[in-house]
Amino acid sequence: MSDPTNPFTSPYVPPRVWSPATPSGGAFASINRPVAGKTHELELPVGKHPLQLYSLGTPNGQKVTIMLEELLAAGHTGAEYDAWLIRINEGAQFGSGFVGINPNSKIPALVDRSGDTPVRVFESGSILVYLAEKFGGAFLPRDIPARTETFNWLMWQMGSAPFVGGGFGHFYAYAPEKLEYPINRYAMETKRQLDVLDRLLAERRFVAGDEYTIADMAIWPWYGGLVLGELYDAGEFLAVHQYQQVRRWADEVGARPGVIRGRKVNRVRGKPEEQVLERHDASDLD
Ligand SMILES: N[C@@H](CCC(=O)N[C@@H](CS)C(=O)NCC(=O)O)C(=O)O
Repeated sequence: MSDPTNPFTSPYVPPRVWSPATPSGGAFASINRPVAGKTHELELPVGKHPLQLYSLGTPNGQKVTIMLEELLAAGHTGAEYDAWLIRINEGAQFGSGFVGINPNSKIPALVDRSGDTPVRVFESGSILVYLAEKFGGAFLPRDIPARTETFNWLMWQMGSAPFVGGGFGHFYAYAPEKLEYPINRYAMETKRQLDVLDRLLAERRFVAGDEYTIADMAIWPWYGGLVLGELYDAGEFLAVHQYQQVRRWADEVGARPGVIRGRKVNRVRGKPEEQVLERHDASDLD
């Protein structure tokens, strides 16, 4: 029975058993499926470098290309990589080759071919840790308290950003209709998370302390993107000018050469000069 005192009434009544029969019409509706696994046979290309990245320049994808470009900028020549474009809006993440390296069918995914047996690495946080360890603890403090603080914030990002992307961004920017309840819920949570960071960054230069780490690389594409007004065109809506410490940090991190280079890789949106669809040599970014 409808409740006349409840302003949030909807004609939708969930059936006893959910079915995906009605296309939602939202962005990504065509690629969403309730099952995992491959939809077609398609081997992944392999380039000349030991590290093969299969990705797209979304915030999750940028974390890894920023790390690779930071490693190269720091002199780790073994971090040379090929970055192949995975067009998720065309379902490329469901090809057999991609599912073989990430059964969860999400970018980014990396294959390290430097050893006898290729190593697959998926989940952006796992890739950041893998690369940090592979290159002698780069951007990952050795000292246990600082290392733990880096992991604290890396895991915070992995758990928190889905409320921004899958929650706020989805309902504010991608859903076929503007629904007040989910937009309120996720705008509230997104602002709360920005405030968490703002309070943290009032006390320290970088996310985990004095040192720039993989936690900054994971957090910047999402929360830096928000305060710089580059995500979901939501800067005004979320009043991001309130988060001055996050803005201070976002500007500093965003000015790093590795970040400037990394965010261009596999990018299919934005200014044409910032889109490097595939990267096979350093010169592709020059
Ligand atoms: N937790 C994952 C999330 C990755 C993720 O959500 N990737 C999105 C693009 S940003 C994707 O590949 N979506 C394709 C799909 O959902 O089919 C990570 O951090 O690697």
